[in-house]
Amino acid sequence: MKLKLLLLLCLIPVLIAAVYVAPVQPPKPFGAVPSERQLRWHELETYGFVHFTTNTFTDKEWGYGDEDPWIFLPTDFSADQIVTSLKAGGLKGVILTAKHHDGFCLWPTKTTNHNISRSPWRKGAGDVVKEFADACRRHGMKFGVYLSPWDRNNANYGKPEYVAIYREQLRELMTNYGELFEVWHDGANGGDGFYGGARERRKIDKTIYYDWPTTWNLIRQLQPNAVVFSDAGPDIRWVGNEKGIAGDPCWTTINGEKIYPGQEGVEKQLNSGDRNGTVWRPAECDVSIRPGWFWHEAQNDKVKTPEQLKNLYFASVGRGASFLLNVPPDRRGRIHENDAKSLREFGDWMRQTFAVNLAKGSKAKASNVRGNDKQFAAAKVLDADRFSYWATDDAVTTAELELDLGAEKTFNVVRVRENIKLGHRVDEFVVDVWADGQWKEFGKAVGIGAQRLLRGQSVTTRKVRLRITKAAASPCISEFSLFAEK
Ligand code: FUL
Repeated sequence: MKLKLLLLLCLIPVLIAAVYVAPVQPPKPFGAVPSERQLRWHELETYGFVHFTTNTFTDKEWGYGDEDPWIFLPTDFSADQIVTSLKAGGLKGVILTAKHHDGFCLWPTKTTNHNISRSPWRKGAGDVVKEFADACRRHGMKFGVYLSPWDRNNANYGKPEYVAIYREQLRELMTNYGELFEVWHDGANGGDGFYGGARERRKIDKTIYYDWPTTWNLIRQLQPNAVVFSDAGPDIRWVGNEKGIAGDPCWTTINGEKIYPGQEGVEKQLNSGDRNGTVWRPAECDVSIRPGWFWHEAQNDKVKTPEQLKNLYFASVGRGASFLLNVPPDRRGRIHENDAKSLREFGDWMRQTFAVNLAKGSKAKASNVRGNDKQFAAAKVLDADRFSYWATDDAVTTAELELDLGAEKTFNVVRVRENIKLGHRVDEFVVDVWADGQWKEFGKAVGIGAQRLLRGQSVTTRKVRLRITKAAASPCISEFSLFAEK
């Protein structure tokens, strides 16, 4: 009897183990991963740039710094018209040039007289930054600022005093205008300028003069949610050109520790990133809707067409970067009709194209599912959650996922996303469609990251397949969607 009891007691742990199945663990992150701030930014994808200052009235791209504030006089300024025109273009935020290289401040700063209060506009009581910030809030748009580090007006430029002034200007912008989503530091430093009347060439050492880490700390204190852009980051990097085109591939990761704002010769590296880069630093593709960054009468008929904007969207957002589209107001202080029309058509195309995911409701199956666990099932690529995902076992780095669409569907755009919280895992993938009794290649690409768009010929099919052909770690795919361009 005693022996039986002992045996039974010994069996208890075995019985418990049989009933209790240990949960399947999620894969470990691979390489560099995004911060919370960067994760939020990744969801924006498209936002606008607004270049507006005395240049708008002098027909220049770079003011020398000796412009009379009196010339800044928009005749019919409307921040609402500007912001709603950008919103119609599908842009989700606005970054305003609060001060360009000429040094003219669009807000009544206490740091210099060279500001909006010296202009006759709104009888010297105007504040363009405030009007933009308020309009953005009214229309559900995010607001950010560009503050040129190079200041061709300031007498102190080149001395340590100017860096303190620059920080004070940032402090004003960061404390008086509500939440900022992005702070933009231009790398351009051209040399010559007015500099309080000196009219000379001033050279600074870009590696040390601005002491960027101190400035970035200040931004973290005052605007902890804002992402900081410069050629080198720390949050968002320049894409290496002003054409709006990311590298193919454009790795989000980069060996960026040594790159500094304004550095020359790193454009190619910034454009494509580094596959095994040590930091997560997504690229931002800045480009103007016109040849210039500022409005010029002579460029009214050179506005990019909706077709050109669509191509840029695929070359930026489609490669995991963001699309920062500049749309400069004219001398009225409004977006010109030609720009507004192009924007509206582009925005309509974007809204209509991505409104319907044709893969929704399909049946998904995969060649391997991590631990055969439902939480990593193939169907996870079909929901709208960027962080639910299909995953394979650790040892499996090539795999297939097939969708049965239930009926024939016609599409020409495929969107694939990784769960980027787990890093850039996939190196290469192919999308096939079932046609005439066999699989045919629709398209392929190197790298996925936050987003990869494949745009091809329109196809009609009932079955599509995603093949991960090379990965550095088990794939973690959060989305596989199909769209038809409208
Ligand atoms: C450049 C500047 O020099 C241009 O004027 C413009 O502001 C562009 C976005 O950045 O570096």
